[in-house]
Amino acid sequence: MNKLTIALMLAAGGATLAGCATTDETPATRMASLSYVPTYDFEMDTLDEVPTGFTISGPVAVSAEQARSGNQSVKFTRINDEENVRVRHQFGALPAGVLKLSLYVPSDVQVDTFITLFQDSYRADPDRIIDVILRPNGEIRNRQPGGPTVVGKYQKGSWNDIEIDWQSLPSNNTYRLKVNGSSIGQLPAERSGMVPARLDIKYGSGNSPTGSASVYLDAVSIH
Ligand SMILES: [Ca+2]
Repeated sequence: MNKLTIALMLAAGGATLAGCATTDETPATRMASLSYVPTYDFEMDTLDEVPTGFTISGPVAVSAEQARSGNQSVKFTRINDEENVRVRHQFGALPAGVLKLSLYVPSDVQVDTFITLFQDSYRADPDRIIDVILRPNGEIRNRQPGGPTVVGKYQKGSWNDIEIDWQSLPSNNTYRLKVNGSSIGQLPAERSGMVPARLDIKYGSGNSPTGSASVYLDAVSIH
């Protein structure tokens, strides 16, 4: 083996080590880049303020602690008893559409997280149409006409990409749920003949326990 060969091997080894060092700085749980450009990425929003395009209830604010896309997201924290913790957004009546968003649910979560689509108001009766519930035990429930039913699982302690596609709602009152790129199924909506116009994302109910770690929302798209 001549000196040139050894020098080339060392150079190649150095390059490999440099590559490894870069990889080591990346968390093992890092997800693939988003396949869409979010309508709401919260990157230009002011930290600790209400996210642009949404109304809030309870301790909800823009944060740079966690992000699915870019550096900022929306943080939900349960601090006070008897308080709802949520964001709401009116997007206008969409008989058929697709909602994409990402939620970080902490490993020690103690309460449900709800992703809900409504029609003319935010009242469960008569306007709740689609209600996806992320339970503290890692199960996903779909609120069907007969009540909430377990339909799949999500990952606690990491970001979960969630897609609610209601193209079939006008024809057969079902929607397709995808979680982290996998189809959970074509699921029945809670009510028939409805048109989604409002999004509500809620961390726990008013009477849920407080003190659980925070949930984060990022990369919201509605079309
Ligand atoms: Ca973001």
